[in-house]
Amino acid sequence: MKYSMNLADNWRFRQTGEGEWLQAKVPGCVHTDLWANNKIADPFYGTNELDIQWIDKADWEYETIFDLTEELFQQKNLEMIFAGLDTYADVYLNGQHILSADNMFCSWKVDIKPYAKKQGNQLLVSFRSPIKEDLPKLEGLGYDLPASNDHSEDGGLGEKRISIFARKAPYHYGWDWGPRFVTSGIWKTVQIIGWTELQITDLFIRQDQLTSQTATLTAEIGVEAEQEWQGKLRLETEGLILEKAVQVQRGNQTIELEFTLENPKLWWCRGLGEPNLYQFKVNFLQAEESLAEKIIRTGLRTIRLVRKEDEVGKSFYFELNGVPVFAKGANHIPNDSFLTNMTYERYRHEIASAAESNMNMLRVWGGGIYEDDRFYELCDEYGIMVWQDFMFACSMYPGDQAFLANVKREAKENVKRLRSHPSLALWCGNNEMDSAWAHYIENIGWGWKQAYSQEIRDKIWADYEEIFHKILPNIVEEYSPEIDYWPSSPMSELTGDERQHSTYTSTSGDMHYWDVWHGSKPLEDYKKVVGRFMSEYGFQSFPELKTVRTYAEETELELASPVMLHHQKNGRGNQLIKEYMEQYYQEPKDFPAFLYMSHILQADAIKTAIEAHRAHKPYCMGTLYWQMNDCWPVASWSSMDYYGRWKALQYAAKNSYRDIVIIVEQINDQLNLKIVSDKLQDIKSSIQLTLYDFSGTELWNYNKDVLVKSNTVTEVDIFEVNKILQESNPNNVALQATLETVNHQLDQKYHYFTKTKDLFLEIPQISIEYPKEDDHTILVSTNTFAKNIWLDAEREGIFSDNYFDLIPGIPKKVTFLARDNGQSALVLENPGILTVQSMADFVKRD
Ligand code: BMA
Repeated sequence: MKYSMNLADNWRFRQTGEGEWLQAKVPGCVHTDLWANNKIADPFYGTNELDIQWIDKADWEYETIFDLTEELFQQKNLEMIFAGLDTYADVYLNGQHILSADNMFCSWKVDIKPYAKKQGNQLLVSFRSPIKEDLPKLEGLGYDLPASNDHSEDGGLGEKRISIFARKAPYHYGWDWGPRFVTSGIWKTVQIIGWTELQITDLFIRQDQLTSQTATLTAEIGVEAEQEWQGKLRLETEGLILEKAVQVQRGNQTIELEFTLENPKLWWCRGLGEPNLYQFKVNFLQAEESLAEKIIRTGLRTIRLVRKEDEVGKSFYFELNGVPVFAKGANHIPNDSFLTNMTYERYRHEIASAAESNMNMLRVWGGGIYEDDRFYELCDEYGIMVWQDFMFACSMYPGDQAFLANVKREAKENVKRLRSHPSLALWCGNNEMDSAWAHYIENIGWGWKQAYSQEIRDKIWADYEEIFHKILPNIVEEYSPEIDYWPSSPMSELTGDERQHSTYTSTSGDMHYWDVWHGSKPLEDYKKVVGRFMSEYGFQSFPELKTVRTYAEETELELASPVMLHHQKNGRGNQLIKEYMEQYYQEPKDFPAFLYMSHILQADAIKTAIEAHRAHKPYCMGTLYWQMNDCWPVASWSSMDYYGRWKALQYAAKNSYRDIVIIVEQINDQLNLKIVSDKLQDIKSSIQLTLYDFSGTELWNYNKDVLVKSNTVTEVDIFEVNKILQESNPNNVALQATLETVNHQLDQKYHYFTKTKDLFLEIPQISIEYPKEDDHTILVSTNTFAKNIWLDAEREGIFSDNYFDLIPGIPKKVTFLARDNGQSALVLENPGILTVQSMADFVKRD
């Protein structure tokens, strides 16, 4: 039997050796504990971030006193397991040093049998300042390593960027959307476990072969025994019980048990089928009494990254259970600067939002953390595939033996922890390091390599290759062989020559496209640069007013106020938003209007990109915009703000990621009508185009029956723009495209023949009705054309659609899903008081 207890209570903390002990939360961190004790103000508010940079230069200690239960104390083996220590920690039990930790991403298991007492155990965890710890390493190295997003100046360290030395979440040191809070603390659980005969240390269900008829599987069971042991091993899963006599040796070993499942229910991503899951239970039995048990939940599927030569280059797509999948989703960053503030409900809101937005993939980006188990469990349940980076981003890292050993330990542990999740689709070495360094082409990259002598350059690249071309792929091969490994995102090839680095003309590999935004290129350029797999591109916006007001006072509500500038971490960010806005939209009348307009701008930008990517299927087979979420309230590229509030972009993504979408593409005087389908069956449908003027009069009409072909692009028709417009003024018309089957609408789109800026928008009267009392339908109608109607609910939640355009005489039905803490993430409800506005309400009028 295994006995366990959680050490979650009676913790206190203080600056090491100084001052009063204060109450602490475990799991938690120094910043949040200081805040809870009113020793610092809300770190996210105003410019408070800058005032609390002293915290990371101090050492901190945490202490608790605990008793062991009689049962636990009697066990032959007693282990203390730290699921996560952030980061440089020494642990003492009853005055005895039992552990030194130096990697936030690892767990630590210590034998405490020799030091544990039944009562009054004193546990002390002492954290050394990550800053003081790592500054000498910079001295020792003798040269700086690039770390583009490390906000060392904000931390009072000048040019000394030391984030690369710590195996600690890179974004803690600041990012171009994140504050600098270099935390310390016990950030995951502390447990004591006791066992006497044997314990199961690991359970992995290896998928040897999988067809729709049979799954040939092997359970790999890690077991540790106190002494040689004989007994029975039992494995149970849906409709199957297997038993086998086993002999277990003293110490650690892996026992394998092969078995088959007939007619397995495969795991599918959202859009392609059900995300079926299986539970496997393993027991070691002595005379029918269980001595050790472990349960795991996983799914059965094959997934591979297909990189196959073709006429133009090499494909880059995921094949799930033999089906090529167009990946639709976003990049995920940690949801909080203070990770222990995360709750199950917040994780669920994010993943439910992804599924609700018709996504099938999230990329866990390399500047954050290997996510919490809850994140992956939710992705398994909601059918969201995970592109998993290792935690290295936008920097070059050291290559000394101690660092490499630490990386190995971290990689092995996290690969083993995450490999059982059916959502796991890819292991990727790092974010943007291959392209930033660009070893094989002198004049590309981020200008890093040019700062070094040839000798140091070669050394830095050799260190890079050691980790990303040797250590990590070897670990993936050994522990997670079913999943492919890709050394860096983006990358074009694995050739070890100039073809390796991704550029905007690459016809293989994945691509990060930033010429729109960082490169100030017009939004239309999203249509010009389409790679095989668009793993990053993005466009910023502000959060909505409610969110801005959590960090700024009424008087600070202007772009140039110190607080607003502080909550914009991309130096050129505000300027870029303004420049793009001037190009495409009328001037907003005030600050709230500016926030609204920034949402529309961002949504229109990313919609343009997504549709261009999807229209290039199967040349392009994936699109993940930057970025899904935020770690604090800030202006950023996110589609959902820190509080989980959907920006206009989240709704645009939902619409553009539908399994079947209409694409209306205007190239000069020609209009191309296409339909992109990710469905696996052909669908009979009809498409209708109607040109309306802004009073709702029909000016032109087109109808056609279309067979929407499965998993491809169907070209429907090509039109001359002037044949559609004829005499009408392009500033005063909207072209509505509707795709329907006999019984339901598949998609609806609006196309305009001019920039939004030039549309004649009158202030509409928008009315809201609740036609039936019980079904929560909201009916929105307008008396004149309304652009981007924003429904703002009193309650927290999302609408079925929002920021939509509306033609007079054609009311739109929407529903509201309230964010819920109960059984479901989102529940059909009444939105409470509704505020309804549209673009005409926000533009400046003379
Ligand atoms: C990409 C990301 C992040 C960054 C974003 C916006 O390159 O990988 O490093 O936050 O761009 O600049």
